Amino acid sequence: MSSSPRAIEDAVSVSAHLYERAAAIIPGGVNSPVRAFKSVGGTPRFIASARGCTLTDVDGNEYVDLVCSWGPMILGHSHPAVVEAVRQAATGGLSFGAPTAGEIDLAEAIAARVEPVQRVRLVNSGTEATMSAVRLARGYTGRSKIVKFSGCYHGHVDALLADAGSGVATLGLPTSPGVTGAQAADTIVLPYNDLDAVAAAFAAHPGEIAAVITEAAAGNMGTVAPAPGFNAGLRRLTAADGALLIIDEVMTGFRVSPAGWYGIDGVAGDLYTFGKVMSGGLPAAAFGGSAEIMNRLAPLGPVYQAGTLSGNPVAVAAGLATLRAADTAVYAALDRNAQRLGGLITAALSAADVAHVVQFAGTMVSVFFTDRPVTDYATAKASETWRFPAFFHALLERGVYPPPSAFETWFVSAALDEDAFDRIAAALPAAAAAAAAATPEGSRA
Ligand code: HOZ
Repeated sequence: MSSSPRAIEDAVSVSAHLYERAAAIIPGGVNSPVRAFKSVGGTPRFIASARGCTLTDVDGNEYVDLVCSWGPMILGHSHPAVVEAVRQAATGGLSFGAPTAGEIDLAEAIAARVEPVQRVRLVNSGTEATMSAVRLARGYTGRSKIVKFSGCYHGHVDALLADAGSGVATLGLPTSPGVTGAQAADTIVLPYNDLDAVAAAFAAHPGEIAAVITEAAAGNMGTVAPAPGFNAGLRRLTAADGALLIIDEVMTGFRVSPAGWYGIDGVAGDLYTFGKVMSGGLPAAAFGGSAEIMNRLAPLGPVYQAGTLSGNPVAVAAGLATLRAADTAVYAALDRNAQRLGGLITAALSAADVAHVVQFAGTMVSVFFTDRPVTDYATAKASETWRFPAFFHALLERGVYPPPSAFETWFVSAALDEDAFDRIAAALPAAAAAAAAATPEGSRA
């Protein structure tokens, strides 16, 4: 695709028209803020279809997909086994509001992969999973306070939006109006990867903290893996005080290994949240933990949680089919593809003399424009994020679709093939040159 502004406008004219129409009826034209391209500028691409590792927009442009629906599509799009499972499930009825056998299969599949999980409750989104896990932690411990980390994002739960990553970081919001002082008062926000700060919080509030919630590996301020011993330290500090450890594996779960991040560091949480991969791309998520804690949920216990579409048979079928198809070869491909992508990015940016670090958390990847490792939200924000829009658009114009924010993880699928890598490799030198030429004032018209 040519990169002259006029040619780009022509090439995305149907998307531009849809964006205008969408903006007249949907706030910002999108149903989730990062999709609006606010921090990178330009026209969000409206997607018509996707197959394997390729997205096709409504103008007929094709892109190598490095977002993968923000994580779920580890097998690539329209995987035959998943599509067939969805077709069969849909043929049998879309929703019953009554239990189905598939829900048991999916819950068992999750528990079989993540050993500390003995009971699972299915919900509809990652937000619902974390909201429910926090309520359960409070109900179980009888305590109010929750510790979360700057730059970590756990969905748009009121109590967890303070200093959050993802769209909140992308739009530069410290928190959100509409979250009352009371809702935020029990949230203690600490720097990621800082065990001393966690220890100090427990010393200041002994017996008051219901839970520490952490992303198993942070992926919503860009990719920032936990420092060696950080998750284990959280385990130790929470246990010592009688607080719970909630490990948010919505992004990492069943992506970075068959058992998610737990399969990498083996640190056992009290409660887990899952979503994305286990949903196969349909709206499903889950939270789980020990029988003792989970059995406090209604109808066994008093902690209330419910949902008309929870355990939806079509979403469950998509999730199960995805987990069943995700064999050793798939995980090996994810690993290989993440490393190869990171290597290509580094090679291009180094050749263009752009200071950068490519960071990995298992098979999650992102690039920061800085010469030192990013370990927390402060160092993520201190990077030269102003280089990202130019880098992003140069890739997009050349048929590669990275996340439209410097604060998001890049997701690979097992479906990336040689053609896709050729396209990425061909696009990167121009993207690196664009990043090199960018200025803080903005390099893009
Ligand atoms: N919160 C998601 C990324 N961390 C973005 C969701 C979306 O726009 O689909």
